[in-house]
Amino acid sequence: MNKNISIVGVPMDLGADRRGVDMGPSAIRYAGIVARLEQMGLNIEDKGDISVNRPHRYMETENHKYLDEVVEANAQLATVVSQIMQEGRFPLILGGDHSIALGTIAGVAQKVRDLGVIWFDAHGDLNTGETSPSGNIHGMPLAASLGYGHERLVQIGGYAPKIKPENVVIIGARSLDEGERELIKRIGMKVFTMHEVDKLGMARVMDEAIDHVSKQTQGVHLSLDLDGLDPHDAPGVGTPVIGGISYREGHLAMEMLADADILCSAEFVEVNPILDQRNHTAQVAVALMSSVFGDKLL
Ligand code: Z70
Ligand code: MN
Ligand code: MN
Ligand code: MN
Repeated sequence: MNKNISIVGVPMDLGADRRGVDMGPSAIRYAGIVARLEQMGLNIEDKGDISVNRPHRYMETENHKYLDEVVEANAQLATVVSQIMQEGRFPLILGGDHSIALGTIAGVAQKVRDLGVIWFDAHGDLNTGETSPSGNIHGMPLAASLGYGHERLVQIGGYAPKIKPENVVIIGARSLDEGERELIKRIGMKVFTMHEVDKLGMARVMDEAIDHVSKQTQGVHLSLDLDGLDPHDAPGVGTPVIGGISYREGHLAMEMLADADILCSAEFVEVNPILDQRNHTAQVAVALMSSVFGDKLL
């Protein structure tokens, strides 16, 4: 496990419908992420935040809200993330809405050719401009990273595609749009919906997921949307969907990832302090991060 971690915040909410998720990085820092990881003996560098342009009016391009701003911030993020990887450090990215996965993955995959991805989410984030019911880009980053969607999203970082469908798993899905289901079937992607989590249990899901994403890859990126958790445990998210992963299942998943020692990068996204209860969801994010970096109960 890489003990040298570089934190980057991305105060982005233009990819989502509900304002406030741009304050996620502040909330996670306030919940004590740096001190918590330093207590574990890790070397932490906080690189501060990417600057995200505030548009002065609503903008939409072919069913993509705020396409220019999202592309620009993610291009910056890709550069910063690939520099961190180049220095041999582990990028830990704090969102922000899930559109920031575009830049994170663009930066990581530049350095790790065959990259695995574990996508924890209630949603698939596999829409394109053609299939999106909302025009929100945070519903599109996994599709674009696979090479599907608007050319400007697909080409962030200057190359495409970033990842192959056989090296990706989604865990926790329970709200998939019609176009997303079709794409999953067409490309044969592995998805552990809540049906599989309930039926197999999180331990077996993680065993299978880890095996799946690490077989033909040199490193694995964890993209964790807090709305993958049940809204009872993570109320501060823009799009809560009942019937999600419990706090305990989330911790088990993170601990199994730490034991497997396969991660090269991670992002924790969609923490919305405006919708939260006394910063509870940011605290949950910090707790999950400590587990994924190897904090043990005993
Ligand atoms: C829906 C869409 C989404 C996160 C909501 C929702 C997407 N599939 N992603 N919250 N994190 O509008 O594309
Ligand atoms: Mn998401
Ligand atoms: Mn989601
Ligand atoms: Mn609770």
